[in-house]
Amino acid sequence: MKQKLLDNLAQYGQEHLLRFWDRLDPRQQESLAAEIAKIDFALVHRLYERQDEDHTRALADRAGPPPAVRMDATDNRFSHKAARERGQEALAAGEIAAVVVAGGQGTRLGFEQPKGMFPIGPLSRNSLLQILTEKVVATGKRHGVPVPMAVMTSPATHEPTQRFLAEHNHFGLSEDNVLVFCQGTMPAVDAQTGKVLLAAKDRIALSPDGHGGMLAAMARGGVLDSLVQRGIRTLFYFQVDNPLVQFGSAEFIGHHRLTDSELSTQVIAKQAPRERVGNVVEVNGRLHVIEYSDLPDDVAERRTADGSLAIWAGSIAVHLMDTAFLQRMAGQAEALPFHRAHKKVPYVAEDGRLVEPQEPNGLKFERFIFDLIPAARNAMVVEIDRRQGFAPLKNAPGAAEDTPEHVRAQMVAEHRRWLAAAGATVGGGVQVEISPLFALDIEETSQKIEPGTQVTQDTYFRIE
Ligand code: UD2
Repeated sequence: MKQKLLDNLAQYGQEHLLRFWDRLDPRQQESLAAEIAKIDFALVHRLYERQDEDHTRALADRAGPPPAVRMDATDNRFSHKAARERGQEALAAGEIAAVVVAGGQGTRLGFEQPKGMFPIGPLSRNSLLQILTEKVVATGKRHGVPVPMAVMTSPATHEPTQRFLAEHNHFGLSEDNVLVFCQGTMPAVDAQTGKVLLAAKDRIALSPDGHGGMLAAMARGGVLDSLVQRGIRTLFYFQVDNPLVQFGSAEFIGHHRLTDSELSTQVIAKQAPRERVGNVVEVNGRLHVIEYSDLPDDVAERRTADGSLAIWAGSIAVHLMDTAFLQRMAGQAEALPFHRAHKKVPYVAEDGRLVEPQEPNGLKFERFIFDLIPAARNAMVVEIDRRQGFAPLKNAPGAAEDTPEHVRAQMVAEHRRWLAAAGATVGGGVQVEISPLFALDIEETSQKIEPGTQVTQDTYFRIE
């Protein structure tokens, strides 16, 4: 077996992966051989060699603002009301499914378990996954049709996520409406040499292939076909780290349908040129997303005549994607390019020691789902108020932004606003949290709360 593996690896200069082979027991040898068999070394080689190519600069130079449904509604083609009605029809017809990406390693948060299990509820301490799933359940109840939910995991998060969902009866979704599928991986390589790194003597340094891995993983595992067979026409995509996501927004879905778009995305008006969100731009009539880390400073700083940011539309990673579009794209192997990230990747050195690098030493390859946008017909963006739909959990307590404290404070502020709009008075400093099963938005809160209600102590609003 060793010789056969070596012959194959030698073609790509990767023989070092068998450096410790003779010291491994048969079980370890088998698992290493299985990992090697799954790697497309020709692809890894190509990606490494291509490392100096950079099209972002050229793209950014020609970038302008995208066509958008703006919050001030000045130039919108369709009214809020028309959009909401069209969206409600699609929801009631059972054409919408949820897809949540939960394969990330959540390194910055410093939480040992999958991020979806983080107890984010300000008062309930419910997990991200519970809050998000309850939004899906509540949306199904509102429109009289259960909404299926696909959950993308990665090898590190798959088992615990599946177990967590099962232990909690899928938070009220029926089991056949929960489709958990695992994304693929890519090996990390040494940035200097292109050699694939070993995470252990019998294990390759593999990491998830980016949320763009969703396209291939959904097609491979049959999840996409299964959703299509159930009559799903559009996927409502969001990230597991955003408990404020306006899941099931009929207005967003309606604009998507009315414009006959294949991929629509929610954006916020950026507050600063270098805010850490993807930038949605138009280049030659096509929409693109340029990631914050790739946007050149001079382009980020560009201003319009009134002083506002020219590149204003920040992607919060909430998308509507038509299943027919995804089926078409899944048939194209190169539909999504790989991005390279220069990262610290622990590895086993020649002498067998495990090295924890202090500086980035490795390259990881990831696909981003938003790279599908340029290929979509009538792609468009819908602006929302960030306070109402975006509170990402990224960093550990104590960091400057996007920490558990920040996210909880944003949730409380938003729910205080719903109560105030319903005519309730919430005492200063009083914390409130509204379960998605109690109310999904201001309108529903108003149906449940009597005007004049006084909230004088911390309260978690839920159904008994
Ligand atoms: C992402 C977006 C950024 C902005 C921001 C909003 C990218 C590259 N950037 O930034 O533009 O919208 O989110 O919060 O998307 N994930 C997987 N598998 C993977 C990698 C990630 O499922 O292989 C999931 C992960 O679980 C999380 C989401 O994708 O739910 C985003 O990952 P991230 O937190 O690493 O992305 P970030 O903060 O760089």
